[in-house]
Formats: sequence, structure tokens, C-alpha cells
Amino acid sequence: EVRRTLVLVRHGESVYNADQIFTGLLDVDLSARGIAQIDVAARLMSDAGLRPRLLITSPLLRATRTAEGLRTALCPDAELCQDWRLAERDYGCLTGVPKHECRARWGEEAFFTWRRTLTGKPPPATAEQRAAWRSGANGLGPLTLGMSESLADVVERVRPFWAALRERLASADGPIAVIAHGNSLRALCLLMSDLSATEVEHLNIPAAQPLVFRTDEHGDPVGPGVYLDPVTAQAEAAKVAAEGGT
Ligand code: DG2
Repeated sequence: EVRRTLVLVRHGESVYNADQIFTGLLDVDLSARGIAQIDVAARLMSDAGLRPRLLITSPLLRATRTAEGLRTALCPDAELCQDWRLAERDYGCLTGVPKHECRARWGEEAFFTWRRTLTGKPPPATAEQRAAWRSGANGLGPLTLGMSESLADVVERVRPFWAALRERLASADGPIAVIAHGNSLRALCLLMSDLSATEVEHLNIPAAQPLVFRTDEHGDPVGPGVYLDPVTAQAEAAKVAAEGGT
């Protein structure tokens, strides 16, 4: 029964992901590997009979390109819309900084706290950093590149998105796909599955691995999310967790 199914997909690998650079709200493109990953994800979804009727994407290019690729491969007639609430967490002064540099400069504890805890929040970007960035992406609503957000801040902006999505799932007549980012999807998973602060610290979402939730008549998930390719997804999630390491 695929009627009330939600598929979460983090975008394919971006050029900054490939170099392990904190990206946040910077609007970087997919890498060649990231583009190729879209076809693999589409094949997994097609084999599972999951052709979305609706795709909702973050407005950032790496997500919109992934969403468009999935739609072309799987469901050309499906509706595709954007929601600013799905944008990546604003990484403040870490934006554009290689992860290993951040870890070397501020130490292992600050690196983990800012990157993975619920309330850890990097300092805002410096004036120098802001001057170096071109004008930000469109469609980001009230978000201003460089202000910085904790994961808890992202949870608060994703909360109304989840409330609306839950209603859509309750009356859905086909699968819904959400295409977003490592941290906006961590926030969504926290809300959907009521994860604790400790559980969410250890949640790492790999690129372009479809994560499937079956939902009930209220739109609430029935059981945990299941990756369509669990072996690869677990291996790739471990690599995400280890980014910035020696
Ligand atoms: C990554 C996540 O976001 O990085 O902002 O650097 O999903 O847009 O590539 P995404 C970034 P980590 O939180 O995993 O370090």
C-alpha cells in the first residue's frame, strides 16, 4: 500500500560535500557523482513502486536539481513545489569552511557540538565572510545567510511544514517525496519520530538514499523509516558522521 507513503531524500552529493566544506545556505551545485546518484535513487524508488504524486523540495539548487531529476525519471506529471522551511541549516561562521579546518581550529568538542547536538549553534558569520559571498539564493523566506541556526532553530521552522505535510499524507492518493538537506531532514525526522536530543545527535542522513515512511490515516509514521538500500545507506551515513576527521 503506497498511498500514504512519504519518501525523504537528501540531495545528491554537492561539490562542497565532495570537498567536505560546510555549506549551509550557500547555493552550490551538485557534483558529477551527485548527478549520477539521482538515477540510482530513481531506480530504487521505481523498483519499490514508489512514483510520487507530489514532490516538495528545498529551494536550494542542489535540492531542486535532485527533485527535478527524480521527477523526470519517475513521475513527469507529478506536482513539484518548493518550501523555504526545508532549506539547509544556516551554519553561521562555519559556512564555506572545510570541516577538517573547523575541527583543527576550534577542537573536537566544539566541532561535534555545533555540528550535531540539538542546541549547539556556531557564531554568526563575520563581516568579512559576508562581504565575500555573492547575494544569497532566492526563495529562502526570512532566512539571511550567515546569521547561524542551531538544529533546534531548524526544528522550529520545520514544525509548521510537518503539520501541513501530515495533513496532506492523511488524505494522499499517492506517495509524497520530500527532497532536502542533511540537517533539515534530521529536524523533520525528529518531529516525525519524536527523537530525543541524544538520538538526533547520532542521526546522519546520506546523500540520495531514499528513506521510506508508511503513514497512518492521521499522517503519522507507522514504525521507523526504512532505507530502500539499507547496506549502502548505513555505510554512507557512517562516512557522513566521520567527515572532518583525520
Ligand atoms: C551539509 C551538511 O548540508 O553538513 O551544510 O555542509 O545536506 O546541504 O549538504 P547539505 C552542509 P553536515 O551537517 O553533515 O556537516
